[in-house]
Amino acid sequence: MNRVIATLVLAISFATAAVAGAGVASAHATRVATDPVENAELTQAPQKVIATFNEALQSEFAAMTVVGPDGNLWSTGDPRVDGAVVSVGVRPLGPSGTYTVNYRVTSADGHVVSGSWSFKLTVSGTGTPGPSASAASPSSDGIPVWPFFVAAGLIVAVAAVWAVRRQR
Ligand SMILES: [Cu+2]
Repeated sequence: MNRVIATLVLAISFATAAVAGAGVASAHATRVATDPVENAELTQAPQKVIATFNEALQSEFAAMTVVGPDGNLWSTGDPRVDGAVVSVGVRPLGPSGTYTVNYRVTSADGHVVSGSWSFKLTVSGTGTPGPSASAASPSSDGIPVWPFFVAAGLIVAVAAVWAVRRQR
């Protein structure tokens, strides 16, 4: 019987954790604008790329890169967060083709939001690329939150089992 109770407690803990996780996740910052706009066709490199969100971001842990058609980094310097806006400097661009902006920022609620958009350079520039992007690009996934909820669920479950055992 205790085993049944323990299993039930475990199941309820996980379900609660899952619901709590989903509820919090819906409050993430959402990207509302970009510069250059998505799929823009440019004849000249922008000086920086900018993403604007619907709420202020935390200034720490922001990552933003621009990866060129050659697989190299064309962004330069550290990303800058100013309220709801994150930006990073861009080198004079090189080969024509698609440049992809990847970003990872932290919402006001502490959760990580990541994404990307692309624009096209239609005329080759004379810029020199940074290092290969494969090592430096931020991951497209945010830091997963679920292990924390699983851990919390496990702690609750273990405590419940222990309490049930003690009552015998
Ligand atoms: Cu959130």
